[in-house]
Amino acid sequence: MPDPKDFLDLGALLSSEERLLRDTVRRFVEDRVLPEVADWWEAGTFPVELSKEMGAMGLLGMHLEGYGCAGTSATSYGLACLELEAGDSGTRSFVSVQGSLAMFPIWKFGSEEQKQTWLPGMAQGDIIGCFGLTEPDSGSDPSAMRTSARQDGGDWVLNGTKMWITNGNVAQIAIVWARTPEGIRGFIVPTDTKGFTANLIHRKASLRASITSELVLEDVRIPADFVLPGVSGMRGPLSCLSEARFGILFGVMGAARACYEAALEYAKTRQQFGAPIAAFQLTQQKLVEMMVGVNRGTLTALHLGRMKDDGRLTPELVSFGKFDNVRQALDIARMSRSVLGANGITLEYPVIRHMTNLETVSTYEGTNEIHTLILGEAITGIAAFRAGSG
Ligand code: TGC
Ligand code: FAD
Repeated sequence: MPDPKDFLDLGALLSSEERLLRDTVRRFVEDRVLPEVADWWEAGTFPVELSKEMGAMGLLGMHLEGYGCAGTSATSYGLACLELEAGDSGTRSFVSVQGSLAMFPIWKFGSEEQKQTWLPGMAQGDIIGCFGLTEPDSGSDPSAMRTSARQDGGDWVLNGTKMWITNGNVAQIAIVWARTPEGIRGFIVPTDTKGFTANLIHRKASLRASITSELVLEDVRIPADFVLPGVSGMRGPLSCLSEARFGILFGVMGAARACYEAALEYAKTRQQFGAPIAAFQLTQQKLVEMMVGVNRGTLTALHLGRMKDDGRLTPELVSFGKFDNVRQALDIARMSRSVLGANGITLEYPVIRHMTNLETVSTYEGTNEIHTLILGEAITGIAAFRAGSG
């Protein structure tokens, strides 16, 4: 009989090294995240001390080569994201932002000196980074950003506001994307620079075990060599998004798996009308939909992981994975919540936490609609992002 927890035997598609990494991260999540995450979530906080623990495990910037990074395959990075998000989307977000959005731009577009200065400490988790692209008036269309950088003597001076920035209040550096006369450029901004303020965003009902901030830059003056020299234009920030979206398309299958397993366990023990609710056909249908969804989404993720390792993954394929796996995970979380009845709404079970977290995951890193339009353009050749353009 197939294993209900790995129906398609997808574990057999992994190398022994990948299985070891998966199991190590799974144990870390069981030991360090799951026992406390409901409290963090309720309190609306993320324990920053996890940063150094995850750094010591090699999880930060893990798929980057050199500068103290672990240099694993992309598939291994994806598997780590999957296990972290089986704990909580906030824990995976921390790793995504640090590795894919803060370290990756320095690694890819930074000078040798910038790499030497920042990456080893970031890989260790001693220096935390955040990524400032979104603004109050430009979310899905970051090319409309207003944040500006001008040269003054030997310095750059930045002004603007960034919104919804993960890790903003706990970061030592922010990668800030700003408009310059030569196009959009990326800047490494130490968060203790005069004129830089991070304001915590309160009252979130989703991704609560994660720090989210507004960044305000008022005449923030940084030296000339704090600009990332290797890129100008939207290709810079969008390349970082491709890296983070890749982690998400794996990650959400961890949240989905946790929801499916919680529902399966619950349905076998909860009795109504003199029988376990798993004995009812309508419940079995939900459990089967969940199981098939987890297997299908994980298979998609593994396929895209292998393509990335072969150098064949394009941004459109990443959008396929982000689009389909996130909506699949949300459907699974909602089905699981219904199987748990009233217990489905308490933090005693992981399901409502995952379900509300996934609302954020479906919005950030390109909304479901934006990925639909990216895929639409890929198959029709017609861009339909702007009113009247499609
Ligand atoms: P467009 O004209 O299409 O392209 C401009 C240049 O960029 C290149 N490019 C990409 N390169 C790498 N990866 C990608 N995914 C790329 N997409 C485009 C493109 O080839 C071109 O290069 P070049 O050299 O010819 O100049 O750009 P556009 O401005 O029209 O953008 C189109 C659109 C709508 C798809 C893009 O703006 C978009 O993806 N919008 C969604 C915004 C978004 O996802 N924001 C995320 C913010 S960060 C975040 O949410 C972090 S959550 C973190 C967490 O907690 O996990
Ligand atoms: P909008 O762009 O205003 O979209 C609103 C609605 O309109 C959506 O349904 C959208 O799909 C739809 N829409 C927009 N344009 C179109 C179109 N052309 N066609 C059809 N529908 C359209 N950003 C960062 O830079 N760094 C971070 O670390 C970060 N972390 C985040 C953490 C959290 C918890 C959250 C919630 C967000 C975070 N973000 C971050 C911001 C995130 O990337 C944006 O919220 C996202 O890109 C969407 O932008 P918006 O919220 O302004 O929505």
